[in-house]
Amino acid sequence: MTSTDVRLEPPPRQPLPGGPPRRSSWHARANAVVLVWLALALAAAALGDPLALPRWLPVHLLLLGAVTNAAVTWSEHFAVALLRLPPPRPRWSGLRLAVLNTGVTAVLAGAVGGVPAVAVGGAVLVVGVAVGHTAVLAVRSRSALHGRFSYLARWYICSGAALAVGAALGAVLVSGSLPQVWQERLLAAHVHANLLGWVGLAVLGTLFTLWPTVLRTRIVEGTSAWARRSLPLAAVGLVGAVGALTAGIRWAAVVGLALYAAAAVLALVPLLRTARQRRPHSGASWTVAAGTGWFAIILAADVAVVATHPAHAVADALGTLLPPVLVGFVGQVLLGSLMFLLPVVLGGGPATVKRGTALVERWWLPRLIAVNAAVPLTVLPVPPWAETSAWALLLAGLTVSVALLAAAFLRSRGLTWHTPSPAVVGTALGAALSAVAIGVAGSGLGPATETEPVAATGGTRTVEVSLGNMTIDPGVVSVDIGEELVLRVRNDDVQAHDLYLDNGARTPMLDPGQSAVLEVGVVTGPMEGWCTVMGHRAAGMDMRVETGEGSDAGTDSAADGSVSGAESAHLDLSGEMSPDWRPYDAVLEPAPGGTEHEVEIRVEETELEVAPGVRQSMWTFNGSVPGPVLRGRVGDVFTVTFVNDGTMGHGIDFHAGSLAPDEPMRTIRPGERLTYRFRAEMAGAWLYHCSTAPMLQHLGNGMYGAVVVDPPDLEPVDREYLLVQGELYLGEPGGAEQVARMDAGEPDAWVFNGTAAGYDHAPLEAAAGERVRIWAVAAGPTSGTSLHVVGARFDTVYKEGAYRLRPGDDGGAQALDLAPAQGGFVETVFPEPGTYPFVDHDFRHGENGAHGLFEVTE
Ligand SMILES: [Cu+2]
Repeated sequence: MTSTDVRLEPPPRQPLPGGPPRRSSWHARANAVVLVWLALALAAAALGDPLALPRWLPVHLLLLGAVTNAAVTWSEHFAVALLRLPPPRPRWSGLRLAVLNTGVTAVLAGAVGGVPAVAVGGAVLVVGVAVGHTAVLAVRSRSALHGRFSYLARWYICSGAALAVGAALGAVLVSGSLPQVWQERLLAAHVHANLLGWVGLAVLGTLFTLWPTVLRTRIVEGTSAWARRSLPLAAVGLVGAVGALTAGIRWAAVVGLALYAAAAVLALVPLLRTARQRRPHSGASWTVAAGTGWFAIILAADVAVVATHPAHAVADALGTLLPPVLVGFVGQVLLGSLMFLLPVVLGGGPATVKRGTALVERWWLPRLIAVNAAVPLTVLPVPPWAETSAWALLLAGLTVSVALLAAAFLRSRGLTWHTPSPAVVGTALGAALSAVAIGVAGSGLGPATETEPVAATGGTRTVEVSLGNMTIDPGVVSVDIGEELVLRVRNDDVQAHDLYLDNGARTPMLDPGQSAVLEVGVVTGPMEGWCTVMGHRAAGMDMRVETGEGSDAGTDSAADGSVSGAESAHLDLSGEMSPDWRPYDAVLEPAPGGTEHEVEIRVEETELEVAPGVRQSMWTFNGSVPGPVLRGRVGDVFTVTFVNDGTMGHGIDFHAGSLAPDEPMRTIRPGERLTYRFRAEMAGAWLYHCSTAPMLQHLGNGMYGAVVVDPPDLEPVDREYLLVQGELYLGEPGGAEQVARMDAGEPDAWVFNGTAAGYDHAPLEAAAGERVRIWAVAAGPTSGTSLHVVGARFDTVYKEGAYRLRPGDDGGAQALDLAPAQGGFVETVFPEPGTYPFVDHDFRHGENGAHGLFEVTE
């Protein structure tokens, strides 16, 4: 005989009525938790675009939520079953899962809610569970380490150790405390430790026994030898790859991954021999086989990506592989295993298991084909309609799988329990159902809206609608009451828009060039429509549907300008700043050494104190207004990693560089990033700002900053300060009222470095006789500046790339005049100690916030 028989027994059921069933109930519940996470991941994937959810959310709902729960539960189960260990105490299992899921929830909530401390705390819990689970497994399996299945424990121990490392790297990442290059490298290491280590090793280790079991055949001889041989190779390769990615050594990472891939090939040998012995025949076996096939493809693609990219670019480049990794590999292995295992753990005797299996395997062939045909289409360059259809197919296939598993679970509960666990069951069902609904709605398969059953005339009116340039064209659509309205909406702009009508009909978020058919339904009265991207409605992206002859075509829809300028009158600039307010540091540090500068700029929506006691939510670069200062010399190269952590599209435009704006200045969506590289070939004080329309709103809400490029002959001085002047508009960012004041050029206040009269409350320092250089940039968006220091004269004026005045010239200067987007510097020597105000000498600005103080000492 050349093979061994293995059988996975269902956990023993407790037959006594009223007695608490133990392991089977426990396993059923643990698997229900997996199903809930799966359903949430599906919902997040389907809802991602409309809700502008970050892309990592569905990724982590699947990997950190569903897969981690499944791996912890199943690795323990297999270890117990195959190594013939005594079952663990239920209290330990329950505690472990409770802590794990608390940690996972904290990671997700902290990261979504922008509270890194919570996310880091959650990641620490996950690391704790990984370490605890692995240690317990190691200790408990020690006695069994010489048995036939002893390799299993070793694979699981390595897998658990990889999770501990991967989750710890995740904790460092989410804390956001590292410089950009390190952040990128650790991200690559984090991805590999978790995917190839935690998930990959657990999957391969399990398949040695699960695969023959799923095929209902015997384990081929030599399996344990292959398993023993391949693990050290995989472990060494993985440690090497993760270490090398962290250190940024490309060739070592490639060698490590090649070792890992070789180990995976070795591990596949017994699996293929098993399949030759008995061909896959069930939904579960084909799904697991397809998942394993994708694993091989991914490994090859991964080696190629790492070989052709520097470590800090690996994570970004791997982004396109997400669907094959998440759905092709991880999703299918998980679903395929559950299709086989769930009916077994739900138990109830052979007949019940058989019925459960029939239920979860229903329509398996169409599901298998749908998913595996759709995955490549989401990656390959295909037309948008094909990609959209592929995603719909994918979501539909997965949703049916999850729903069937949930149904099997519910059925078993209904049959055996008087008190099913309502929370778990309800959440699973609700999440799965909403995923179905959302998947269908998002795919455009379903009706866009409910139509009211009123006086349909049977006529249909179809109108072509174009979105772009902050308008919806046409702005007015006339329809007869009872007519059915269909809008063929096309996004002709360079950024994403959608169209929402106030009867609830809406298009999905449309990328540039995409179109959608919006079935508005039978029109029963006038309607309003607009783009839901923040600020776009106020900027003019609205339309009206008018009915019959009575429509007052002359009315402008922007007429709801019932704006109260009340707030503006009540800014008390002499009031106290809050105790925790910190001024934007106006001290300009010298240019750092070197000719290459790397900087990360993240879009953040932050509430800031913008005037004494007044807080306002701002759109910021790196959480401050203005954003971070970049300084260098002529010829320096700046590499900017621009990350959009906001909730709407943004871009960035550096006036200091000279390049075609098409790519680097494009609008990126929430969760996306781009790299912007420019060489500073000309000296000056330059503006940078958000490049997304309407720029009036993006600048007016704080999205600007300065780049200082030193002239070659710049003399050292005693002190250097930078003042970026801007305008302050209170109220809801992008709201109609705020935007009306922006259009009229009527700010509530003017600010130096983001705060009205801030430097009245935190004066800048200097000493008498010192030479002080004041750099200035006028960020506008609408007004410039006439910068003046009361009691001082300037002997040096440098404006827009040239000196207008230098020491030794006969004349002097009293103000530095800058139009919006201009910059320069002035120098002065304070004659004696005292308090010297600095103002915009346009006193509408100076007395409304563009005001500060120099405190000059002895
Ligand atoms: Cu912006």
